[in-house]
Amino acid sequence: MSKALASAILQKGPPALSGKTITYGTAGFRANADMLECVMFRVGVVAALRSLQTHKMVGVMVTASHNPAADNGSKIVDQDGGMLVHEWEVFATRLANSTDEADMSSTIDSFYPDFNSQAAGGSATVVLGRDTRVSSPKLAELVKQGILTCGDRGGGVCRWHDTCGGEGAKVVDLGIVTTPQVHWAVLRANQKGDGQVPPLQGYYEEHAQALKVLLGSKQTNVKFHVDCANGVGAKAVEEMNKTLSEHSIGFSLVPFNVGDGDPELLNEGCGAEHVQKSRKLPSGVPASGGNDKFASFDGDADRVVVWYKKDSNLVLLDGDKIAALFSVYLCHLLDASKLKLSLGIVQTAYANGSSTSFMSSVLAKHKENVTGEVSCVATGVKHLHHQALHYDIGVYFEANGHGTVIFSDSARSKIEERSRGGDAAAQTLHAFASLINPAIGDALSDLLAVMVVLEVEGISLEQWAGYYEDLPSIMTKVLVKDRNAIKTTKDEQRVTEPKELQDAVDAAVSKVEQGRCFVRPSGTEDCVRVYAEAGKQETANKLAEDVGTDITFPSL
Ligand code: 16G
Ligand code: ZN
Repeated sequence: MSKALASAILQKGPPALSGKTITYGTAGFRANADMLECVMFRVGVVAALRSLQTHKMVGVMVTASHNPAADNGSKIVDQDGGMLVHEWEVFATRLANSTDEADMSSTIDSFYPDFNSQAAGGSATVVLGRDTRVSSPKLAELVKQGILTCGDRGGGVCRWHDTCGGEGAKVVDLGIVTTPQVHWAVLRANQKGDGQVPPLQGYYEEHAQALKVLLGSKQTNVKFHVDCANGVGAKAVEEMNKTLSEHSIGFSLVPFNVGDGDPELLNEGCGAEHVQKSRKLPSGVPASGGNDKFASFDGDADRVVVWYKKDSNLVLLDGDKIAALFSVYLCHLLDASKLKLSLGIVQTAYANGSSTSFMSSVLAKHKENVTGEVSCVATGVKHLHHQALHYDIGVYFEANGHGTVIFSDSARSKIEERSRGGDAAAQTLHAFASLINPAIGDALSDLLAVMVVLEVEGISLEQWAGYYEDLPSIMTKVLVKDRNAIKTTKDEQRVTEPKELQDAVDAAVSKVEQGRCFVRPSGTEDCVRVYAEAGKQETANKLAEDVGTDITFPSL
């Protein structure tokens, strides 16, 4: 049957990529939208096959996140609501680039040896979402065609189920949604296991219910202006506002950069990526009073950073600061409940050195009741999520604002049991676990969690900003012939090849007070990234510049 499927992919799908290759990278496939027609069709096939294999729903989100409007891409959501397992990323890459039937069919057989037996009588369901890009409806349609090709009964070609009456492959199209909403829908659908995808209203309701518990009888009137990067966040923010007001919760999210008008404006001079990288105000900031609070989402609303204006500057509360806020809050709750749970804080090498020291000191302060550690993993949410699974409670955030808090099943049951006994701290922990997206970083969930923690703990943005002061830092990129010639340790803090490069970095760092610097090949762009941090901004800049020059070795 893999042969019949391969032949259908080639016959029914758009022409194969020629002269170019594409890789399922850190966050799925991403490229200029013109290059993606065949890729998207095949993403549909891969998703359908994954659903067939796991007997669960999976998802596909058509988006290129914070990339420019002309790009697009896709992320496959695995059956547990998280990101696709690594082996299937490799499969997706192989299938997307395959040009002939024999290769395609043997690729299917080698990555999914049970395909032929499972296809008979099997069925698949894929939850599909897309962002607001101009190219997204067409590309989502191609994903759909790819999925349906797997379950096609017509044309005399038996692919899955001609004799067995299976249902083939189905699509549940959510239309324009945020990336985390696709993750949520897949997770909840598989938890219920009745073959139905719950309506998205459930997403908003879950948040509202959790907020009610967390706020208790506290009357609130909190407003955040939300920069939606001219992307999907705007719609979700509006829906959330409606649900919050139906429940008389005094939180209001006032969206700006909502994407009406020019589609080219997506992520342009606005959104989380712009604010976090440039530390400059985004475009479209509404005229507001001095004490206004702001947040910026990225184009598909899986990242958030918080900020406020001081004079005409922007004070940034990035992913590290959000992790710090949640960690302090969780430590207090764990102290109060005496639940003896482990708390892991997971960062990447981009986490500011001051944040790492701060987190370690918080954990040290609470060591009587909390076993904790701060760990550093490679860039990309899947690495952070994976590491966070090692703890009862895992707080993971990238400095760029992508992250969440996850609770293990055993932690959930301990918390639930204690909260049934009436323990207030456990009840709060339980509600916090229900508020925050358990599957993936979610700008909207994270922002609501930030708002509620600030509110119930009585912390101002200025106090939160004062948790620690960031060391001055800079990130630059260097273009090289082959970025893959640079290999790093698992946590990306050190280069292992070429060895001379790490020696040069060490030599440059040793001259600098509070200096730290690392070099890694980008997972999303054809470049090498350099991050430097030091006691002073000029020194950090000089460190990055010196190391940048070292990278342009003749061998690279
Ligand atoms: C992707 C990742 C993001 C990471 C970034 C690094 C996901 C969903 N997204 O956007 O987490 O920070 O890549 O890009 O994992 P780089 O490898 O080009 O520096
Ligand atoms: Zn994103």
